[in-house]
Amino acid sequence: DELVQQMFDDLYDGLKPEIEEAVNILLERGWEPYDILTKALVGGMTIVGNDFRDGILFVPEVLLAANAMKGGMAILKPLLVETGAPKMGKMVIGTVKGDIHDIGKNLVSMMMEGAGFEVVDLGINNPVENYIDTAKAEEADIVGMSALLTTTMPYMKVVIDTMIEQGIRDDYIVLVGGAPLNEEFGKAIGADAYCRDAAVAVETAKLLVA
Ligand code: B1M
Repeated sequence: DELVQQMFDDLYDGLKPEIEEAVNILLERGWEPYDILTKALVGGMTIVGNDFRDGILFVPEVLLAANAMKGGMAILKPLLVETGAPKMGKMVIGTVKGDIHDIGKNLVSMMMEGAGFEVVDLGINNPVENYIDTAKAEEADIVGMSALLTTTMPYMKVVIDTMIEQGIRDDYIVLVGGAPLNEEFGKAIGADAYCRDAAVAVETAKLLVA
């Protein structure tokens, strides 16, 4: 699709208004919001991520790309978060301490809300207390953690270990996700499940809450 190719370029160049316009055009053409999200926005961000890794793009450019992506996500959010779905349960989610990546977490939040879960979003850079205090106060069913850095993903174990120390580990379903994680890591730190993407997070949450 020509417009999707154009969106890849515009996301790469951090052009938020262009991305917003293109999202609206795809919607008018009858695209499903989820397809726009995964095929156009996440697809474009993958290209940005590769060039970031390879030293072709730098933090300021990637920030602009992230900002453009968020503009597109904001349009899709109300469409993905349909109201009236029966409430499935409540999830507290946040990016772990030391980590400020939030696009993936925001996507998971959106999809969970769309599936009928209530979501309390803690934002980024969360110390263990944020997860535990909020999970208790909100009487959450699920604690979700996101990490995008190999240096911050071990912090997920700190949160789970603290839950064990406090004798509350089994009161919650603990789901973890983020690009550097895998199934094995999820098992090793004692999470209930590792979720490869937002769709898997929704499926897993539905399965484990039931
Ligand atoms: Co950063 N960054 N970054 N970055 N960044 C990565 C992660 C990196 C892989 C890039 C690279 O080198 N290829 C690399 C990490 C290397 C490593 O640890 N091995 C990296 C680095 C090094 C850094 C800095 C250290 C760079 C620097 O300063 N020198 C720095 C760290 C800042 C910090 O956190 N302390 C940094 C900064 C940034 C920006 C601020 C510029 C920006 C973030 C903006 C923002 O989020 N608001 C940024 C971005 C955008 C990226 C990349 C390019 C894209 C991440 C993203 O949004 N992907 C990323 C490259 C990459 O991942 N390929 C990179 C799209 C998103 C939809 O996918 O987040 O994977 P993702 O989420 C998915 C799944 O993982 C899963 O579902 C989501 C949807 O399907 N999921 C969950 C995620 N969380 C979940 C939680 C769940 C369940 C599923 O809970 C239940």
